[in-house]
Amino acid sequence: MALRQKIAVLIGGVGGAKLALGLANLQPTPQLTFIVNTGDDFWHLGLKICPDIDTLMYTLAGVVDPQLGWGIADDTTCVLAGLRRRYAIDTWFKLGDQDLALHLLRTEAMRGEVSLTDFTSAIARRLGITATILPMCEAEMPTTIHTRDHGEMSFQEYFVRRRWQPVIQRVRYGSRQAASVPAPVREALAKADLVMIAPSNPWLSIAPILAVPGMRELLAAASAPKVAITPVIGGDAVKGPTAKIMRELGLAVSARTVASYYDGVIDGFVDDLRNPHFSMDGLRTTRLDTLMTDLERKVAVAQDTLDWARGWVS
Ligand code: FO1
Repeated sequence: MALRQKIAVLIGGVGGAKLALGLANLQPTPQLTFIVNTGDDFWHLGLKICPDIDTLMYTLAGVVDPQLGWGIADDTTCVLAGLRRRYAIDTWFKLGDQDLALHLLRTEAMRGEVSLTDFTSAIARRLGITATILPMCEAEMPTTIHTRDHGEMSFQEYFVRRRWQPVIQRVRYGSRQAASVPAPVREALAKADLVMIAPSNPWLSIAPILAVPGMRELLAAASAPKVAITPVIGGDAVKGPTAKIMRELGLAVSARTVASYYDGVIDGFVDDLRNPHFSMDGLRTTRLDTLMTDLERKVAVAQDTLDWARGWVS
């Protein structure tokens, strides 16, 4: 493997950002490229919001709200208060004032026809982030949730407004415009020494990335090993709706289900020590402690995964 390892990571959500922080704190630090889910993106109050990109940027910049895992620590909410009190607007999506600053800039950039890729790179640099952060595609590909009792709804309507309580029947990874894999993402996958799939929600955070036309083919063509880390630990998700969604889709809540879901995409799977052992034809597996409770554990999961992958490549 190259001296300064190039790692491309498919990632989304708060769970994914924990691994990202671990990877970014490795010594020596690998050359990191994060390919981020934008299926959660939406327009709200006239602004373009990219929650997974922002969560990752705020986490790597060390400014994320540690309790929530998204938004900026100690942010104020004066604008939301104004909208609520003076104009009786339902402020169900919590946008802090400093967070709003980023949405204003992004919206202006989008109107000026700056690409999301270029805008994100500029902001990441400004925040002092050395890793490369790339949106999965330029076109809008909003994820839509089909629920049993409330029909179809947008991702944030399901996730935030209704607190992921509606029962899911189907998830649709949509495209309003022709979508394709951006050139920097292609390059990162082609040059990577290792491709990782973060322990993000497979159905809500990773599937939208895999749904970008051409993405699966690029992953198949990449010569690097492709390794996913389980989001299921001890028969449950650490946080968020992963286990609930699996049950609603009629799937067993297990790491094996996740590994099967990534069949044809990955050749290695990092399972957790707490899960029952399983094996699948053609899939290398290892069992590690993957719980990322503090920075030390995040770094350990990143390091252990790399050491394992290095071992079976050399
Ligand atoms: N998540 C919530 O549960 N409630 C919110 O009000 C909320 C606001 C929000 C604002 C900006 C941002 O970047 C993220 C925000 N999130 C919020 C998190 C986010 O919507 C979800 O965690 C992801 O989309 C799922 O990965």
